Amino acid sequence: MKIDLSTISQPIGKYSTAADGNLQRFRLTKDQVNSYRKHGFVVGKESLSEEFMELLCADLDFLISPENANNSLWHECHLNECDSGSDVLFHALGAWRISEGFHDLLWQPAVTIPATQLLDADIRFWHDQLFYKPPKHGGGVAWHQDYSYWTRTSPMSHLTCWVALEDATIANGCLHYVAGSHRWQLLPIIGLAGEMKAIKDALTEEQHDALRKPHPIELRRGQMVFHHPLTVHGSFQNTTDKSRPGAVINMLTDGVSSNCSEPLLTGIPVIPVGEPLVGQFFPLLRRRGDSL
Ligand SMILES: O=C(O)CCC(=O)C(=O)O
Repeated sequence: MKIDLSTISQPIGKYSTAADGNLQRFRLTKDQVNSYRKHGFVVGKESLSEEFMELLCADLDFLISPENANNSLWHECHLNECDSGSDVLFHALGAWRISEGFHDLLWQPAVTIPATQLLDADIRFWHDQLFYKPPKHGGGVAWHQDYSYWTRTSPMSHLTCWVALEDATIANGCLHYVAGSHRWQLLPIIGLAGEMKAIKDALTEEQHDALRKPHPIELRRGQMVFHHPLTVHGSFQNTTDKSRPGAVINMLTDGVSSNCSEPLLTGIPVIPVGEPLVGQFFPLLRRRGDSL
């Protein structure tokens, strides 16, 4: 696992397309798209195949191993100590550059076909993330909006896909969403590993009330959920004796540009302000008009 797989701007392996060639089945229904527009999140229609999950999970063990922590292909790799004391959260960006499985995950039709529908556009990769909560002392992720971390790219036309690498349950710290919060104002950055409710000072009373009634999203291994860049989400601790791994694919509409004279991700060249995100690190994943 030495070569930088970001040099390959297309799927590498045999699990990259639907084995039976039936791509229609990955399309979200009208009701699902409407539900996303109303609530700011939607669970995908199709899961990843068990063969593909086995490939991902075999690579996951290496990715999160201490010997891989200093791999220069990571844009970021943190073992966050959480506010709750002994809890920790592994969080890293760049798995697609290291693992063939995580590379090809970006082009899975279960991910890209719903993404073209929800963004109603040609879609590019922005970056990936791994969130791994170890057994018993897996830390939570504080309430946040993704776009608070992404204002260095604009306009806001982004989408997140969170993939369950094992069953995600309330007990092991599945994602929770605040329905309708994609219509809230942009909130400040508060730190993912900080106190769960650190965001509350930035909220109106009504928003604070909504935060008390979040929607837990329990998923089976291989299922995924999509959310809007302003949807407030977070997750609680993993209290079970199994880990809770999740892979995240962050995407954007083709044409979204840099707002920033620094590298957009650690270790990549600067994209000048006003220039679109294209090239090695931001491959095109799917065109809206691609045939099904
Ligand atoms: O995996 C988690 O618990 C948190 C994921 C998350 O915050 C995100 O996808 O933005």
